[in-house]
Amino acid sequence: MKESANLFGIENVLKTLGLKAINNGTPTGIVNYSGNSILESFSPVDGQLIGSVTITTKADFEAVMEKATAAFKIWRTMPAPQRGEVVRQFGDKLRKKKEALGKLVSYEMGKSLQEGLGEVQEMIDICDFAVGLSRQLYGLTMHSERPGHRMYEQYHPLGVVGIISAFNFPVAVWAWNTTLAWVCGDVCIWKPSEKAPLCGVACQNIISEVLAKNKLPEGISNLINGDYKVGGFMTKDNRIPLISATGSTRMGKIVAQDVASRLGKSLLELGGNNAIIVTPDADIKMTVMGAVFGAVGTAGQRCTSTRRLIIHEDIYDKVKSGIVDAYKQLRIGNPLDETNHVGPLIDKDAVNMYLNALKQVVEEGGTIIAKGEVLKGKGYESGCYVKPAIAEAKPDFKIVQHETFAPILYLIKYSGDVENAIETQNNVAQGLSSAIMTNNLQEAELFLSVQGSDCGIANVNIGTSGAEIGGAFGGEKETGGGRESGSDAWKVYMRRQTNTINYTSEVPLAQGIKFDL
Ligand code: UN1
Repeated sequence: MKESANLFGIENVLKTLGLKAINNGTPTGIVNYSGNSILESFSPVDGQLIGSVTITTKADFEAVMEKATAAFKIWRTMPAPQRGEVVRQFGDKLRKKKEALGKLVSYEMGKSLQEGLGEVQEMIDICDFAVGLSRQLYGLTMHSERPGHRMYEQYHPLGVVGIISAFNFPVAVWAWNTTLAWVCGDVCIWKPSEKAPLCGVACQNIISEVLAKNKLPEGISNLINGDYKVGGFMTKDNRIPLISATGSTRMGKIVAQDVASRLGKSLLELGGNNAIIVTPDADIKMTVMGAVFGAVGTAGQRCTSTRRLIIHEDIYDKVKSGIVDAYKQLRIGNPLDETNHVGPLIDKDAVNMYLNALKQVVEEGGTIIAKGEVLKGKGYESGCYVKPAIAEAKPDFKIVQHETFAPILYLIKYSGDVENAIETQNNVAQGLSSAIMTNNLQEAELFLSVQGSDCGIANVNIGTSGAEIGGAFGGEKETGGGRESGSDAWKVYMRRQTNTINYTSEVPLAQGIKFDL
């Protein structure tokens, strides 16, 4: 193992999380299914091979499916508050392993340690939420129109839920889905991103311990590994009533078609092209803070990352110089070193997409005002470290309309009323997150009104990223329309049943229909 990783105790991290230690770069073969093909996980931090997993074959998948289906029969009959108790124990274990798991997230996908720890905190928070929820899976009762009849609705679990998650939130997004699905009585099969498979194994190890301690079947939580082909086992399988998928719009369209063609349900959380509107009444300091974290946090690889700043012409120069100055303070380097703000991109493909986007924005007539480049030299050997860039652009540039998963921020000038800025902000294919920076109540309320932002998330005086778990998370248009995490997002993991009970000895029909024999 390279010095850089050892320096931050990665060997101990792997041990704590039950991942076999690396032996001279030999694949560790952590998940032992029958397949011979392996998936290797290289850290973008130092380019080092961390470990590998076996790719799930169709035969392995069948075995997993069998285990999951059998586990569901047991799990569904356990009272929801008891399922909540299992999730509570999972949350407790996460608290103990927060440091180790946070470090693994940081090392395997490259986000700063602070954000890695924050991601595990998000898991802990959703566990707490799910525990409470396990006593609140409420249905409504209705007044029947017929005498001596009672009507109510209740929620039952769906069965086996398939979860496909992305590399950028390799543990939290799974937890949003799985903990809610578990308290609802579902069992889950998870395919983590092929770019962060070890985070998946670590989480599976933690929940497996909890299940074993409670003498519950391990099929309540299942892990499969591989790329989209392995995901396809799930999306095409009509034994899986719900697929929750997070990732690109391109991927989401394929998943949606597969699932719809068998009339399954899908919950999609796809691309964003998130903007912050900065009006003349904005607090500039707050704007700079919110925009810089939004644009460079997770190296611009959150689906909620700030990609566009739509700034009023009267304050444009002030905001621009504030942001450019802030970018000069950014320290880019090993994300495990807490003095750094920005870690690497996930891989070289991501670096190429970043470079292409910078080229394209210039070709379309944009001006680069904070130069982007791939960093070279000591500490940057993985080739995945890039400088966050800023370009002045027009909102209708093709590249500005496109989600590039990299730290590139486009500055767009608007004039006139806030309505113009709102129109620009909405005029993209995606609809995940949005924000307005203003101390003007009328502007803020208009932004939140029906004439305002068309996104699933609309914030005032905070950035576009960093949502709390308590709210429903997701977006409109090409973002896919799904809602995960808080509020009443749990309902998607259950099937609703309406029950009418007649406690008389008559059989009256609804709508007063007479049918006398
Ligand atoms: C994602 O990028 O897929 O709101 C999820 C946020 C995080 C979750 C992002 N809580 O930025």
